[in-house]
Formats: sequence, structure tokens, C-alpha cells
Amino acid sequence: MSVQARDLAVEFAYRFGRAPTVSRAPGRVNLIGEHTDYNGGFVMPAALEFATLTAASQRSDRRLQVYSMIMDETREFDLDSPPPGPTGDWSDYIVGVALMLESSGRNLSGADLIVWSDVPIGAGLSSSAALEVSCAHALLTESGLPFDPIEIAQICQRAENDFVGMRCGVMDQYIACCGVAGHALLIDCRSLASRHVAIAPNLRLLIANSGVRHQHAGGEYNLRREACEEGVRLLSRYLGPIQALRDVTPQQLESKRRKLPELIYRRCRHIVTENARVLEAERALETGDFVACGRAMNASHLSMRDDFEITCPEVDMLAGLAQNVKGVYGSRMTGGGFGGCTISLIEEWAIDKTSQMLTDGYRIAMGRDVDIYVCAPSDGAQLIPV
Ligand code: GAF
Repeated sequence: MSVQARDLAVEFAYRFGRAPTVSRAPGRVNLIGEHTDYNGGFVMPAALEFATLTAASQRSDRRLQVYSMIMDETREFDLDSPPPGPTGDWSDYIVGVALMLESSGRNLSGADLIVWSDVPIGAGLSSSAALEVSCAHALLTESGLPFDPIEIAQICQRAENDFVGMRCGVMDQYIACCGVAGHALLIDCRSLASRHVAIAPNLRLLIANSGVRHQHAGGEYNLRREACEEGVRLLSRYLGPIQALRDVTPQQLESKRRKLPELIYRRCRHIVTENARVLEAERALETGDFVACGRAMNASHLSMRDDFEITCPEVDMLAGLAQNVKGVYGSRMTGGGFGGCTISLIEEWAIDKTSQMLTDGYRIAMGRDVDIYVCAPSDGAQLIPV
């Protein structure tokens, strides 16, 4: 079901008897740079056309009443006596955002909200960040407060880190806030500066959803983060005061290889080589060297598979199938890992062939169906006309 802002406004008027504003925040696909964000490094995501819409209208009290059209469920909270911790419910993201906005010094009004989304859930396309950012945008709008994109991205990240319990980096919230149509963003996750990277008009981003759902909170994702922190702790004995793996070059890491446990070494190698690949991919896209960009994407997949160990047979299969199709420059898993989607950088004329090869190959090899989305990068969070 595709819901437009107008449909949401009609539903809102039916439930709450007044007209809402509608805020939109997109999901994302990451072209390259996986798990580098929480290591102070580089990422290159693009905002998707898939998005979460939040219809909202201010209340005179400090209550939040939220109806999810996807879940067909309503939740209510009082901003003055909020739940003490997460409950594992979809509403955790909204409560977390409201609490973090308040603890940043913003005084929110109560609001009635309806949320709807077409970002596939658990597919590594950042449905959580889209929900967080679209609700943050709606709550700020209804409270008459400005939306400062980079600061709000950090606040939404904090909601996920400190309330939901998932120690994610800032990439997903950043691109949901700051995405630019037609472009990927090269984000420096330490300085939080970004550059626009145009996606040439002849290229398409083809996303293949393996249907294997990832589960991040509290699991393997946080373990990868701990391994990186251990790497920093051990390496700083030899390399001086490094803050993050961002500060380590591939050469430095190689020179200290024997000082590290094998597993920690491989985790670190993924991060330091991935940072270099992001910058190479940016250079390649800027100069029209799509072959070099694709090479970096393919190498990224191998690094995630062998060093960081965050892929699974299904996404390995999809990346491998795409890499062998004419007109595909590169293909890799995108997102946090353990399932989800691949992204392939392809020529527009190769869409049909690639889709067919993935569909047939995946069914034969894995006995299941792949979902394919061809997307154009969209804008970040904004109010949309009703
Ligand atoms: C998830 C996280 F939320 C991001 O911060 C990032 O670490 C990503 O996994 C991996 O690159 O989407």
C-alpha cells in the first residue's frame, strides 16, 4: 500500500478531528563504508524514496498519542512521566527521540501523531532512523522549534544508543536528516562535514533484498563495535594516542599485526581498508571512473565477508550474481549486516538483465525470492505538502 501525505491527513482528521502537518524522513542505502561511522571514519550513503511519514498536530497537554498505520496500534505517553526504559516495542524509537530532544534542552509540546512507512523493516535500509527522524521533525514542528539537521541526527543517534540500546553510529540518522536528491553524501563521521557526490544520470542504484532479516540491537553489531574498541586500545600502546581506527593507516596496522590477536586484527583491517575504499569510491565517482568505484565496492564485500564477518550466504550469493552481469560495475552488501540487502552500481540499460539474473539465480541457488528496488537518491527530512 502506498500512502500519500493526503491519505495520512484524511486518516488523521478521522481519528483526531483536525488537520495535521506531515513530516517525511527517508530510509537509506549505503554505497560503501560499512561500520566505519562509529570508528570516526567515512561513509557514502544516499537517501531513498522509501520513507516514513509522520502526521502530527499539537495538543494542549504534554501527552504523546501515536497511532502506527503499519502495526494498527496506538501508544500513549506522558512527557512528564515517561517510561523508564525500552520495552522492545516500535514506540521505543519515538519515546527515545522525545526524551533525547527534551534532555537537549528543547521543551516539547504534547502531540497526536500518525506514523506510516514503506521502508522495508529489518532489511538494512534504516527503517529505524527514518522513524526517529520523521518523528523528531514532527515533534519539533508542532513545538515551534527549528530543525537543525546535523544536531538532530546526533540526538536521534543518542535515542538509539542510550534508550533503545543499539550502539549505532551516526550515518543513518545523518543521511535521513541531510540527504540530497540525485546525490550520495560523503560523510566524515568525525567532523560531521559532508560533500555531495553526484550519481551520474546513466547510473542506477539497484537494491536486492535477500529477505533475511537482521536483528541488531544488543547482538553481533555491538560485538563488532567492541572488537574495534579493543583494537584501538591495543594499537594505542604502539601508535600513540589514537582516538579511533580512523587514525590508523593500513600500513600502520600491518606493522603491528603481530601485536594483535588474529580476530581483532581482521576486524581492524576491515575498518582501515574500508575507509580507504570510501575515499577511492568518491574519487572514482567524481571522475567518472565507474569501474574503479565498482572495484572498491566488490572489495568492500569481500572485506565484510572475510574480515568483519557480517555477511551471510544469501547476500554473498546476491553480490556474486550481480558482479557477473554485464553493465554492473560493483555489488556489495549494504547496511549493518547479517542479512538485508545488496546494492549494485549499474548502467541504466542493465536494469532488466540484472533483475532477471538475480531473480533466477537466487531462486535456483537459495530456493527463495529476492525483492528488487531501483532507486533514485531523494532529499532528507522535510515537511511535505498535504
Ligand atoms: C547500521 C548502523 F545503524 C549504522 O550506524 C552503521 O554502523 C551501519 O549499520 C553499518 O555501516 O545501519
